[in-house]
Amino acid sequence: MAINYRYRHQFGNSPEGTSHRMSMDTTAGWTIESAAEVLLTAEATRSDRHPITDDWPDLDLDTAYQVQAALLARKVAQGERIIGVKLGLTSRAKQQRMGISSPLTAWLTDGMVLEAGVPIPTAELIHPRVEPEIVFVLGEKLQGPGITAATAMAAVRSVHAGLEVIDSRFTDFKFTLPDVVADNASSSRFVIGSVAYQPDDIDLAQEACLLSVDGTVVDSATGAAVQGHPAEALALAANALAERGLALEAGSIVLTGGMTDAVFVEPGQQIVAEFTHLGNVTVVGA
Ligand code: OOG
Ligand code: MG
Repeated sequence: MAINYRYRHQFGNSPEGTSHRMSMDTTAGWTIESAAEVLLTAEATRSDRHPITDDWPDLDLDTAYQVQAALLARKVAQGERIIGVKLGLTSRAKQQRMGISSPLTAWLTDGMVLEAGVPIPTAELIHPRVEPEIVFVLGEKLQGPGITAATAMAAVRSVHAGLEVIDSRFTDFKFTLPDVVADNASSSRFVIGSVAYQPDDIDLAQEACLLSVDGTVVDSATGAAVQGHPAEALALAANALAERGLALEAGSIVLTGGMTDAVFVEPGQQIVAEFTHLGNVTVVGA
């Protein structure tokens, strides 16, 4: 799959860049930069922690998105490339499990790509969980505001099945909305299925998925679980990013959000998402 990578400019001096942050002193010495650092350290050392909002109760959503941007800027500085966007908490199943009713956006990097057949490196992760998602690859740039599901779908080049591996840096996946935004929406890894559909050739609201663990079906959903239609989630992402002066670049991969609750993956387990048209996606815990 040919993907364009054109996000680098967004993490320099752009609206969410690092240059304006140093003056933002916060509760008990917390800053945007220190929060980003704490989360990256938790990821690198595989150690979960209590929510940042326990120590920094004033952390609001705007500031949390700045923490997220600072965290991504550090990943980019370490050589990762931004390759797309993920939505989180777009289905009722996810919202109910996490106790948060508001969708959010976060970023995908090339370091998160799990090639087909490569096991999930569970020993490098804290408490990985897997969730099935409908994935878009954009043929054109998509910039809000005012994007509708129809205009969003017109920018889509191909539709795929996917499995996302999430790995919250917070103990027991317990967090508030600003915490999970700051944590880049628990992002860890993702795998995209090899079947590609043109957007006009598939009814994504009706597209069904069976999620199984070691051959036992544990959950199921259709695309309608994601904001009524995954294109609504894509439009939501474009419009939300526009509020922060950002756009979805051509070539972006967009994970539209878990259709079902996520399942924990243990070493040796096999998790399969079986879609009606988009094929099967399989991951195995290493
Ligand atoms: C937050 C990440 C949510 C999704 O698809 O809803 C997400 C979490 O559940 O830890 O990736
Ligand atoms: Mg997800």
